[in-house]
Amino acid sequence: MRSYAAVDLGASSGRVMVGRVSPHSLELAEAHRFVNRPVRVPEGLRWDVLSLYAGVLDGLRAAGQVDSVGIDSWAVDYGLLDGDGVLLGNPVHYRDARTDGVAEKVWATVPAAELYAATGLQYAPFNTLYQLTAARGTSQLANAERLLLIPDLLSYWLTGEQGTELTNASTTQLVDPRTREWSYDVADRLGIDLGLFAPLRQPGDPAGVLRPGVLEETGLTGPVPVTAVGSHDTASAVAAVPATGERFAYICTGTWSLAGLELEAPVLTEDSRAANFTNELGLDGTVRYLRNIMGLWLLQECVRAWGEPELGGLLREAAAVPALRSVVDAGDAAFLAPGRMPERIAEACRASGQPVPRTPAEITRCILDSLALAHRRAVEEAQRLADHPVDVVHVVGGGTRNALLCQLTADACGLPVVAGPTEAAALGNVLVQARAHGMVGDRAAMRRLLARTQPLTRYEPQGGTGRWREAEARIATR
Ligand code: LFR
Repeated sequence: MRSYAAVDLGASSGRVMVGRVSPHSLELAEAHRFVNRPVRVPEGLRWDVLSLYAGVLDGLRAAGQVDSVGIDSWAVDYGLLDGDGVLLGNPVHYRDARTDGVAEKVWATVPAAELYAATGLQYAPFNTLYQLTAARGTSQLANAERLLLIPDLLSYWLTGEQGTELTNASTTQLVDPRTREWSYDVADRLGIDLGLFAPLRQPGDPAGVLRPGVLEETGLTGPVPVTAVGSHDTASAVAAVPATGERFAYICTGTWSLAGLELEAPVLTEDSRAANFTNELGLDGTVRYLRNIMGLWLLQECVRAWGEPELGGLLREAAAVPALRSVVDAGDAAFLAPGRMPERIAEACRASGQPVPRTPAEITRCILDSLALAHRRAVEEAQRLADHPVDVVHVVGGGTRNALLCQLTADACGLPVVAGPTEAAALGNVLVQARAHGMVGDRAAMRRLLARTQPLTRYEPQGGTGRWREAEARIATR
């Protein structure tokens, strides 16, 4: 039996989990959870990365002695360091408005079709490539000698060692998914200095040991190695999909829904670009072929606007609202920015000529129906575009707690949904560490261990998919 600490940072909270692993058992316990509260300063929306680091240290102290530490977080964002290795300002939040209108400028130099063929990444305004273009000419970027993605930055503070973990690097839109190396041509044409990035490392690679100062602050006894994991949270979550065969789709649910397939090779066709599917990199040479859907962010933002009512009651009321009265396109980047979410959803329903949901229960129902519909669309289109049929949809992450969403997803996809594990990213993080240290076997063995040890709930599809097809036609604008 060995213990691994998984630091897993999400957009609204961070946690340090401890996984206890043997070749036949896998247990996960929460050591510490802390809020991740972005801050709006005059220049825009920023991550409070020092408070996140403090949360990580508190978490490691609470975790106690472990055999290794791994870190994963949301993707694309980064901190810049000066020549002394000192952080230059707070990392910019990917929902910040600085990238508005930037993509068009990039495409004037590298047309969108070429960019997709070279990097395989879907268009999202926040891809690091667009963020770096938005930052051009700022004194911060001019003074930067190093760029570290968020998990790599925390890892650097813990160990003093710098690297760029590959799965997360693949979300920068500066990596070629065929070679799994930097896309020198794209960077060159856009004037992006790849020398800012530390050398690539793979999930499972050693990433240093906790510094003496960190050992002292956390009360741990060294040496404690830090191990690179799939440091993009979605890569870790996909690693923890408890699939027992090849014919599965997954939906990683939380602030986002990331819906798609695990493939052996990227799909870089023009059809795939038009459908806005991304080819992010996963473990062991795999490709995470998926689409970003706004996810429970839509509901989180409404709940915030409504003054944080109790979620259980709201979901029960939503379950009683008639299904599919109005739906919105939950893949639409128009929902990316924070604020006024109930109004924006109402406006989208009005604009597409559907009944306008008014009460919190009606709006919640509209959101859940819309998410299930977007899940259906992504699962269906991914199968067609990748020519990879599936028999089951695995739902992992925070959304597994939402039984209505899981059932609606099964109904909409016309496929059984297997829901669980909820803490998928942390489990994937733990298992990659365990594998690197020889405690578990290959990817399939990791998945078998998950399927045997984690509580999973199965939802059978009900009611046929006809009404979902009809609802889809109401918002078929793509
Ligand atoms: C999920 C996630 C998504 C990424 C988004 C922004 O937490 O990592 O995969 O597209 O956040 O980084």
